Parts: sequence; C-alpha cells; structure tokens
Amino acid sequence: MEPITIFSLEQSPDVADVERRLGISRRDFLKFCAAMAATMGLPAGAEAAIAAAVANPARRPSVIWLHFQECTGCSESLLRAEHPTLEKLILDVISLDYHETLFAAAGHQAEAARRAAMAEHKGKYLLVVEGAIPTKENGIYCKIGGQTAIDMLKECAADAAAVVAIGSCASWGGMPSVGPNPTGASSAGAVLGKPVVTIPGCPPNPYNFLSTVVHYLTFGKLPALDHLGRPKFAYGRLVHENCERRPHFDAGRFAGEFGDEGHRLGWCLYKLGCKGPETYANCPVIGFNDIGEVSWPVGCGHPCIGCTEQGVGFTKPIHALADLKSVKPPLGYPHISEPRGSGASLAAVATVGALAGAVAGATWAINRNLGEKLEVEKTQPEHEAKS
Ligand code: FSX
Ligand code: SF4
Ligand code: F3S
Repeated sequence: MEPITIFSLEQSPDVADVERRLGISRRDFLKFCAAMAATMGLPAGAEAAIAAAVANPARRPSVIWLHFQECTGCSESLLRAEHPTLEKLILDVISLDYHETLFAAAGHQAEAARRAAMAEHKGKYLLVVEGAIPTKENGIYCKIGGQTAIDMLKECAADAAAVVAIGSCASWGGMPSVGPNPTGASSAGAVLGKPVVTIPGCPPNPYNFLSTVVHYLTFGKLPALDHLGRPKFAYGRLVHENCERRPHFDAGRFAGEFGDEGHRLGWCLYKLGCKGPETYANCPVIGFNDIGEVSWPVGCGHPCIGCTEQGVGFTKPIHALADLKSVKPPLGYPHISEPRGSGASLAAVATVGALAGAVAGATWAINRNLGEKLEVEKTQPEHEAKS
C-alpha cells in the first residue's frame, strides 16, 4: 500500500471537508499540520498522519475542562488567538464536553453534563485543569456546585486517560501560590499525588496545548515529557537560547533603563531583569497570537518575567538579575551586572580567558565585549557604536 503523503491527502474527502468546517483552504490546513509536526520535532511522514487524524471528526477526544484558582487567561489566550485557525482548530480537534466559563448550561444542568460525559467516555477522556487548587482548611476556598476543587479534581481524574495541567497555576501553583499563599494553593499533580502533563505559562501558548493534544490524537500517546511533565518540544530550551536579542547579549549591548537608547534600539533586556536565561519556554520561536515574531514579551520590549518557571515567575523580583544557566562566567570574569562603564580591565579578562580553554572561550568573548562595549558607550553616541 502506498504510504499516506501530505500531497495525497489534499484530495481526501475528510481534508476537503476541513475547508467547510474550519473556513480555511486545504493547502493552509496541510501547511499548518506540517508546521506543527516540525515544531514537535517529529520525523518525516508525521505531518500526513497528523493531517489525517485531525481531519477525521470521529477521532475527537472528549475533554473535561476544570477551572479553579486562576484568571481564566489560559482559556482566553486559547480563544482569542488572533489568527482564526488556531481557535477553530482547538474547538474542532477536541469535543469540549465541560468547560465552566464557556458552557451555556449552568448549575445542576452543567454538573449533570459533566458526569454524563465522564460516564460515556470512561477511561478515554482528557482532563484539562486550569488554575491552582486551594488545600488549606480542607479546600473550602474554592467550591463548584457544592464540591471543593480537591474533590472535583480527584473525581474527574479517576477515570481520565490523561490529565493536562494548563497554565502555571495548575502546573506548579503559579500566581495564587505566591507567599504567603493564604489558601494553600497547590498544583494538580501535588493534589493528585501523581505526575501530570504540564503546560506552564501565564498564560501558556495555546499552540503548545494544541500540539500536545494533536500528538495524543494522532499517535495515541503523549509527546516526550521532561521531569516536570512539560512537553520537551516546547520547554526543552531556554528563552535565552532562541531570543532574537541574544546577539546583543553576546556583544555586551544592554538596555540600561526603559526608554533609553539601548531599549529603543532593541538591545538585550538582561539588565532590566529579563529571566530568559533561566526560563525554559519556546516563546521566541513561536510567538503569540500568530501575528509574527515580535509578539512575545521580549519582542515587545519587556523582559521575560519567567512566567513558566517555578521559583522564577511571581517569585523573583521583576528587576532582579537572572541566573545565567547556559553562560555562567567564573568569578574571575568581569561581573555582568557591573554598572555601565565600569567593567574589569580587558587585560584581566584576557588572562583568565586564555587559561580557560576553548569552551570557556566563548564566555570570555562575551565578557570582553561587555568591557569593550561599555567603553564605547561612554565615549560615543550609541547609534555610532560598532558591533
Ligand atoms: Fe490566568 Fe490560567 Fe495565569 Fe493561571 O493561565 S493567565 S493566572 S497561569 O491559570 O488563567
Ligand atoms: Fe533575550 Fe533576555 Fe536573553 Fe537578553 S537576557 S538575550 S533579552 S532572553
Ligand atoms: Fe512568560 Fe517569559 Fe515567555 S514571561 S510568556 S516565559 S517570554
């Protein structure tokens, strides 16, 4: 039998029907599936399998979506995707059988619909959890239909095929868990006492959620996860590794304050507290709202606050300097947070750099640039400074 290719799918009735269902052309749909396969780092041929699975309406998994302590930003970002494809695809790819804020039903009717969907799709539905779960005083700080969030989560998780914690609140506690954490806000995994898939971010990128669900839909299993339950395709790299301002970091060109010339020229935001060097997320690669590469925090001129990362987002002061996880200069090197114009002498840096060998050589180059550039900044208008 001929293998299914993305080209042969163009003529399939299911794919043709996508035009009617989603209001996008077959070509755009197939391109979208190919891009999604590439984002997840899947081998050749996966794009056709994805397109065939997504186009088949019979494959839609039932999804029960719970809301606890949060701002509903996760659902909002999903539904406010600027480009119509993403929002439509999400609602087309899944059968959303319970979602408190989108449901037309209310009260007993809504709860009855949830239990009916759970019974009908026992062992097969996906449980998506948005928001942290308050655990103090037996969970009385969040109740839905007379049930605490703790009880509702445990009831819904019992027969779920997989549990996906969407957003930082459900993934690790997020904003509601920040000290002094008066309600004992906890993650879905901590309350259930078992690992769950986590898609952190406040809000997370809807594309990462969709890709995870599509992977499950197509291959019947979840994508590869890291030790925190995060899909590796989305959280395997630091923001800093893919940031478009990284060449400025390496060359020692930093914005010193909001609105200064460096900031206006799009220089690195490290000194304004950017947490990209200690935050794992693919924001610079895929952006938000499908409107181009600048649509992510650093692209818009604001430092990354580390919203995906426990212990960084909502915990470290916004303007505190990030730990450099991938480029950490030894103590003998000039300090990267040196006040403008006061770096260590180039001779001292060069001596340490020469001793440090090939790998550390890259770090030496960065620090040398730091010192040189700071000198340039003092003597020359910034727009004339050579890179
Ligand atoms: Fe809000 Fe979601 Fe932040 Fe939390 O996103 S955007 S507070 S991660 O649970 O609704
Ligand atoms: Fe980009 Fe921030 Fe890293 Fe600078 S510190 S390169 S702005 S991620
Ligand atoms: Fe959050 Fe930083 Fe991305 S603030 S959205 S992880 S760039």
